[in-house]
Amino acid sequence: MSTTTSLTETKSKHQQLLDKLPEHNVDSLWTSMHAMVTTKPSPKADVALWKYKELRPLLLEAGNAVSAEEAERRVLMLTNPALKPPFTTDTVYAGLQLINKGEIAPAHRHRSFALRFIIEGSRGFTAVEGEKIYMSEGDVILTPKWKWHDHGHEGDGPMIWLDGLDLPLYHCLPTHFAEPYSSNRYPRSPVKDSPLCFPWKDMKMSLDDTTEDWSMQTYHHADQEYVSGTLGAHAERVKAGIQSPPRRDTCAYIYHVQSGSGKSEITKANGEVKTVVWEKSDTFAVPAWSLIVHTADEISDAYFFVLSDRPLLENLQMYAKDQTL
Ligand code: GTQ
Repeated sequence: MSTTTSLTETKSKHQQLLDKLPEHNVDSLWTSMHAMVTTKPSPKADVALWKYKELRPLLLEAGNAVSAEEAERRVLMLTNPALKPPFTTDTVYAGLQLINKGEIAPAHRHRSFALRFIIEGSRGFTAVEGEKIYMSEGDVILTPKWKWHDHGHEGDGPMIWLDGLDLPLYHCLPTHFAEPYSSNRYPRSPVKDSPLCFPWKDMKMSLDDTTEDWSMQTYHHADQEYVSGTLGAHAERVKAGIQSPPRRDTCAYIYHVQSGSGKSEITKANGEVKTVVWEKSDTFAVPAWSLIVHTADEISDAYFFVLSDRPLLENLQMYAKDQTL
């Protein structure tokens, strides 16, 4: 027997076996082992940028096409180009929500955790389980899981914010429940200093309270380390004309530019390098295990509001950072 014949026979014996497996609901690990058990994190999400200049007109158009009440939540979801909604990254979702004067985004509650970062407008409000919280630019407002919440707007002009939710998790953990309230509004009264609201001026003050070129501060809810057990939020400042120190960890990040302009060099886990050029109110996604370096333009310091899966990863003991940097 020639070598060629024996190879063909071996191959076909192998193929014959593989062909028989699906009807028994089994698969060969040996043909997919390397793709499945990787030597480093292999997020499915790609680096992606959403320009506010492009999305704002579309959001305003949505404001004419559908009412907030009809829509329940009038949101443009930021969909990662490598994935489908609700994946902005593999683990964190973000969307741009619009509410116009006098509109109601009706009360509901869900097991997912949500927070908002206010991009523009004032006299809009989120009511959380009886607390009516007015929102201004730069504020972060939490709606912890299973709390009744609705949104409204008593000011002029559009009220637009970035929503952050842990929605992608419910694709592998099917534990999500949602419920509409029996009427549009849950009974509420206005509150001044809610522990669910974090004004930008306080965050900015603590970011500026350093001589370092780059600083970061985490948002904490009450006496907890993070704002929730799944979704985390922090803010960063990069001094004008300066590069942030290179960082890489297992978190997925969604960066939102609070102010300033510049660029970020993002080296993905697979070695591919992407450069994102950003300005005020842009948002960009950074997949897990990317090397991140931001450079702020010379004209002013840059400030970011950032969503991440850091609490989730820590709770699951899956957080790791590149110690070689
Ligand atoms: O405001 O409750 O962007 O339930 C997606 C799902 C916002 C909200 C979103 C939601 C909400």
